[in-house]
Amino acid sequence: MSQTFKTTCALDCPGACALVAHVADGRLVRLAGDRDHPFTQGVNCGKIARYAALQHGPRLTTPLLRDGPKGEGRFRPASWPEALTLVAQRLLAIREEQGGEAILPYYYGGTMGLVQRAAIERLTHRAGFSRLDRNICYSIGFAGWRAGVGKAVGPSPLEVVGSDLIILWGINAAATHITLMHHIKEARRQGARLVVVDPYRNQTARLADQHLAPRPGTDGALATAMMHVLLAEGYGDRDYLAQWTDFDPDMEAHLRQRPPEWAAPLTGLEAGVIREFARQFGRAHQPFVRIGLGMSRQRNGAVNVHAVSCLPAVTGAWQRGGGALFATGDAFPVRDNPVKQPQWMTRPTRVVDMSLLGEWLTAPPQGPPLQGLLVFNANPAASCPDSTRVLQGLRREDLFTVVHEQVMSDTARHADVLLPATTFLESTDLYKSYGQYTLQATHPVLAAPGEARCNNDVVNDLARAMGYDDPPFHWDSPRMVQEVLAFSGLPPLGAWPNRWLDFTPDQAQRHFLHGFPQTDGRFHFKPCWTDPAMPRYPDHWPVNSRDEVAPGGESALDFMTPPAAEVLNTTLSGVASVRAKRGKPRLWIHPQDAAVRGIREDAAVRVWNSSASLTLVARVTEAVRPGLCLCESNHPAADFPEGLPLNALTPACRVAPDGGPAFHDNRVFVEVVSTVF
Ligand SMILES: Nc1nc2c(c(=O)[nH]1)N[C@H]1C(S)=C(S)[C@@H](COP(=O)(O)OP(=O)(O)OC[C@H]3O[C@@H](n4cnc5c(=O)[nH]c(N)nc54)[C@H](O)[C@@H]3O)O[C@H]1N2
Ligand SMILES: Nc1nc2c(c(=O)[nH]1)N[C@H]1C(S)=C(S)[C@@H](COP(=O)(O)OP(=O)(O)OC[C@H]3O[C@@H](n4cnc5c(=O)[nH]c(N)nc54)[C@H](O)[C@@H]3O)O[C@H]1N2
Ligand code: SF4
Ligand SMILES: [Mo]
Repeated sequence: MSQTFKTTCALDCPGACALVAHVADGRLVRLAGDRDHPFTQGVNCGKIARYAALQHGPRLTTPLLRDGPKGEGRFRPASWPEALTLVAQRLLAIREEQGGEAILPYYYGGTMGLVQRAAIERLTHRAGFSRLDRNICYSIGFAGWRAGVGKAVGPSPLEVVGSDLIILWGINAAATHITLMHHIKEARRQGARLVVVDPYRNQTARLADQHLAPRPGTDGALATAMMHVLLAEGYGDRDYLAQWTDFDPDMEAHLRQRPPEWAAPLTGLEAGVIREFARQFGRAHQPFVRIGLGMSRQRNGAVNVHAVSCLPAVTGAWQRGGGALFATGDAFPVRDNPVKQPQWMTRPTRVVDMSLLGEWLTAPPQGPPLQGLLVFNANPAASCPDSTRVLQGLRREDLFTVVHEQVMSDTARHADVLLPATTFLESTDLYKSYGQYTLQATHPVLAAPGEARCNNDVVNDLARAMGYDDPPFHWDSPRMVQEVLAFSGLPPLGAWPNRWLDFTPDQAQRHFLHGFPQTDGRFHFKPCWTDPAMPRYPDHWPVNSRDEVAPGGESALDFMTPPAAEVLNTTLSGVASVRAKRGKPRLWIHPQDAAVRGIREDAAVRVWNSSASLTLVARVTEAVRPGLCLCESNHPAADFPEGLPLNALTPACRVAPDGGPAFHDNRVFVEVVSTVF
């Protein structure tokens, strides 16, 4: 007989969907969206529909110790005490010889739970390890948003219903934010128009009323030219600009020099198309712009996100229930100090840029070499740029690597000690969201297989094995939830009216009717970037890979690697049914670019640049514009004959102003290898 339990999806996704788990005989039968939840409304994605295959698939169930050369994936089983004693001894020895900063904990969003995700931070602070600049996803976009609006809040995603013009700008919501698409469907039933701004015809663009396909990295040009038109044609709200923004004559003079004819050659869009799009925006009563992270993954990404965020401030659309939404995370009054114990850090240790892991592992730019690496909730061997160098680092004989994982990922294969992790269905947690406004609490729905343990408990046991006995290292996950709620001044779980608390800001706050969260209370058209090289006004900033074409590089194509619908970063990519559904990695290439290279559909192609060379299968399609090619998702090493992950093609870089990688700002050469793969 099947029972149902309520839970929350822990995957790194703006939805943070409320789910109903159907369980029979201790096994997950299926996961479905919870109809009672205000944002989820019974919807869920295909990834979570297939989650049972991961949940009951080839999981890690016992601690393992390396038993062969690094990276070969040969291990022997061990007990938890044996594994943790070994890890504690090695870490203490490294710290004794090289200092705590020779050890780097590396974690990201494998689980988004507040308790499990960042548990390793309290040991980092207590033991004086190097800290991590966690910039792989959000930093570039947030820098751009913060420059104008100030904080990660904005309209409720439910407010797309009521909007007359919805613009999905650099977000492939049909793949990456399906609940938003559900609300957009209702909005369109009520007459809203949907426009997608994206360099390729992705799943979302195929559903739209209009698709604008600018060249990657040119949204700043597009938005700036739109502002030119809005002001020139009388759509600007002068009273709003004067009262609620820093708009001034200098800004106006700057925009006067940025007509659509200026933006046309940059964006690859016709001036008339840009002008018409601006008019559409100007005429809309309640435009809703959803700014995605995708468009931020460019060297000029922060400038572009800021420029787009300026549009509703020009027309004063904020006051009419419209506006723009980038993320919702700053709306939550949750403080996770009990999890991280930041006050334990007696002196600030060095900060390692997670997106430059390859460099840090092989030639550290500062301080002692890394001798110890502790990986939680992340698969940097495949998800981090410059995989070749990351792998070179992970194969160092003198690097001691501990990986806590659910599955044998590309990173896990390189562990010296590999520890089995629970899934979100087997642990207790609290979830914020970056795309909606509810805080959700969960309890385990299933028993963990074998000896798999949650991050919170592994960190506590490791800390105690290292000799730390502070009370927080004795708190189990339910106690940690209690402590976080108490520290945040929130009601204990027993007093919650529901499994979630709704922190949707009120109408005035989410539309900034009493001012913006900036020190002067105004929206900033002038960004005040910390990096002086960045433009002073919304503009096109020509610093992308294609702006520095090397001699002989004219035949290179722009290259992007945006997420695929079937996987969540590399999560689920090892599941047999998912692999079968996806097939081999595909290079999407325009018929013109294919023809000059003699490439036909299904041909094997070599894709290379100064970082690496990989074999993919051609998909000849007009869904990409000439000069642009792409591969959906960051495929793991097993998907390529070269045995390298897709990110071997992604050069490492630190994007201004706060760091982060430019995944979709890349250039490659393409040639045919054989006509059929
Ligand atoms: N199915 C699925 N869902 C996911 C993920 C996944 O891997 N798979 N990953 C999750 C994570 S971690 C994140 S951060 C989010 C990311 O989700 P999104 O915010 O949707 O970001 P991306 O998918 O990286 O890119 C979205 C779109 O941006 C486009 N893009 C690239 N460069 C530019 C540009 O210069 N300008 C414009 N206008 N568009 C551009 C890409 O073509 C792509 O279609 O999704 C989450 N959800
Ligand atoms: N080419 C390309 N590369 C990209 C991107 C892109 O668009 N293109 N997107 C980037 C983005 S936006 C992001 S956020 C990063 C994400 O990069 P990562 O955070 O490395 O994401 P995943 O690759 O999915 O790896 C997460 C791992 O955590 C494990 N895990 C899940 N839950 C738990 C748990 O409770 N405990 C432990 N110990 N482990 C757990 C999963 O099994 C999985 O292997 O990838 C980036 N890489
Ligand atoms: S849409 Fe996102 S949050 Fe919702 S179930 Fe799918 S992966 Fe999880
Ligand atoms: Mo992400």
